[in-house]
Amino acid sequence: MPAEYTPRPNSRQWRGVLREYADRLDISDATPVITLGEGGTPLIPAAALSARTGANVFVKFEGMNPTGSFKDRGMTMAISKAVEHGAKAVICASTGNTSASAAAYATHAGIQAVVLVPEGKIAMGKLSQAIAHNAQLLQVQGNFDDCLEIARDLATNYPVHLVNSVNPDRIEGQKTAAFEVVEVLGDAPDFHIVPVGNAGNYTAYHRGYTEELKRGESTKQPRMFGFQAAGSAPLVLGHPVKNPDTIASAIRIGNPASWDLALNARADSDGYFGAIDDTHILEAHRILSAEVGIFVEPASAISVAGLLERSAAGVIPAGATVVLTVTGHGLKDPQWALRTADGSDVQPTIVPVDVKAIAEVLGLAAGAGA
Ligand code: AN7
Repeated sequence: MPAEYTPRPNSRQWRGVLREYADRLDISDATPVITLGEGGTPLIPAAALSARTGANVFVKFEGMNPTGSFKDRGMTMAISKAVEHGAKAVICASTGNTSASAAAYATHAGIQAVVLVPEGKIAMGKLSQAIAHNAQLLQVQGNFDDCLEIARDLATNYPVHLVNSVNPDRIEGQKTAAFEVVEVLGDAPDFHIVPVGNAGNYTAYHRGYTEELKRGESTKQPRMFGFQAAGSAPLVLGHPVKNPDTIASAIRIGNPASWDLALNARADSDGYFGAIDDTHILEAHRILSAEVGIFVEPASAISVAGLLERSAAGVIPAGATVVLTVTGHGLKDPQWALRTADGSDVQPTIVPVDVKAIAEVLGLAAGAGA
């Protein structure tokens, strides 16, 4: 068990979502707090996106969590509860981020993580994280949906605790992101846009906003807009996709685990599911990194692409407040920034060790320094 931790009263260090929101989560004094300091992520005004759309756009940058994705919010909860119930090993299927998070939180708690990932289909940064954190990692010769089916089966029939988002503790922890948005804005936004894979996060934000409305902290239920990759869009099509395909490997999911919950959340919030092709995902990825200064993995950029698409469709009124969640850090899967739109590699210019030559390449005219 981690050492007992008593934050000093004046410390400004964020204490992780279980401590910050203890009164609003399904935990008790008996629940150990397994935390790496997740949550408290920045909500960043995105002037470039506001200018493009006429809306008032903010980006919730979930790549700022300890393992670089939003999964840590649900994982602190799931691992804490697993330890409370005496689990010695946890298991998950993953497109990468869940495995990185499960591995980190399990090892922090002193228990074993087992992770099942689709062979050759997860970003290198995420594979590296799971191995770094001492998970037992198996590459399954199938896709994510196969991995999840096996993980559920193993957890039912063997002494290993499931920490995928079919475990309700995960969504419970993830809802805290909505609390943070309401705290910062002073109300819920008009629209909230998220990438969708298993639709756990979509469901979690809706729950968080619903609770804020009930508590009287906000005055409205945001319209929940979720986006899937065009080659992997079961919720848009209305049926599972057998061989999902997209460069956004995090959301290459054909049979979302939270399907029914997500449909309820869509109905309750006057929400929407849309599909975005890979070209537009990469365009949005570039806009976010080059114009706003936020580097995300491709799956996360679909929130930006979704905003631009819905804005072009005339659905987002001028002046509306829009929050985009970007779910994972760009450093997990950095190769996409190094490609040009035509698919060739970016080649940084090579220069000699020579001031004049470099000034010439930069197009700087000789004169006084600034
Ligand atoms: C960056 O790690 O499913 O709709 O196994 O990594 O709640 O599934 C990841 C999902 C969005 C979709 N963005 O969230 C996994 C996994 C990123 C992600 C999603 C994921 P859900």
